[in-house]
Amino acid sequence: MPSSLDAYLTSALEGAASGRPIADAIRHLCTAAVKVRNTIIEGGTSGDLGGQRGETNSDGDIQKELDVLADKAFLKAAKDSGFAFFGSEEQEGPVRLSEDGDLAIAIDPLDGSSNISTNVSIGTIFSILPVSAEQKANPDTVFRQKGANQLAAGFFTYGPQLHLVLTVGDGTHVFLFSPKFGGFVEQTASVSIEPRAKEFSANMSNYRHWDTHIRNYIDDLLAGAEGPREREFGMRYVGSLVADAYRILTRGGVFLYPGDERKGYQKGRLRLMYEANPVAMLVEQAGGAASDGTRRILDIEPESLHERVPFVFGSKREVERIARYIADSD
Ligand code: AHM
Ligand code: MG
Repeated sequence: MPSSLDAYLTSALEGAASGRPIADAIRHLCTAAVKVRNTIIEGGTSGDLGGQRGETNSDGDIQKELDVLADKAFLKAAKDSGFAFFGSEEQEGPVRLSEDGDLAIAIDPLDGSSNISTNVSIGTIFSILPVSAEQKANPDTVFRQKGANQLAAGFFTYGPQLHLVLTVGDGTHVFLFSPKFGGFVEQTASVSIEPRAKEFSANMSNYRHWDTHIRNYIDDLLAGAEGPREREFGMRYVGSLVADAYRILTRGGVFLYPGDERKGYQKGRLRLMYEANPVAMLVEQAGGAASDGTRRILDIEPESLHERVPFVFGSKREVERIARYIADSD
């Protein structure tokens, strides 16, 4: 009999009163993720989950049917589990859900929207944060706390398999949804990122827009065994953060989405509160590193729920090496 997520949550969190609401929240998020997974498998109501609804989200992105369905499913899960605040990519600002909860959730309900119609892995990324009495009185500050405060973080991947990659601060764990078992079962008890990267992950179509130090770093990887690195590097880029992060967690590598000069890309593309922070916590808990090129992601003081951040994560040595390329270019 495989070990269940439920048993893990009980042993990791339910020993202390403060851990119980977090365990309960994760169980509710799992229920929502299974619903989203079932909707994806069935193709949704219109048969085109990637169909555009003509409405835009917080950032002006056109919402797809699945973006909206996923947001509703996770909003309900957040309400049912007693979260005080819900901060979603699909909502303008923080939504207050209850007066007395002590937790907030920052969430990207549907990560990898551009891949929905192509049957490529997509996911949901979440970050669970504490809410103090002062923050309750001033909701704007709830999603302005640094990632180091996260109590738990994780993502679901809707791909060939439904995975939950989770950390509650005691390592990074992978759970697999098993319809036969009727729930999530442990697949990897403690993820450890391979320290030596063999692959990099970046949207290479942006190469011409990047600063010289990032281009120099990539050029040295591309030069392979004949270049300064004296070995070959492969490249993999799915364009769904959950899929690229999962591959790096399981077989190493480094991911880069740097900022560049273009309007709307100065801080890259990824969001600090519900993409970079949770992935950074998972990566660090697996022995890797995550930065904006130079600063540790989890130490960044956010200014707003939807702010973007240049994002580099993966094998520790490689993340440190990129920081040296940037420092050398000053
Ligand atoms: P989304 O949350 O609206 O789907 O956008 C985030 C996605 C990430 O999953 C992925 O890493 C990145 O955007 C891909 O960006 P690009 O298409 O510019 O390569
Ligand atoms: Mg996303």
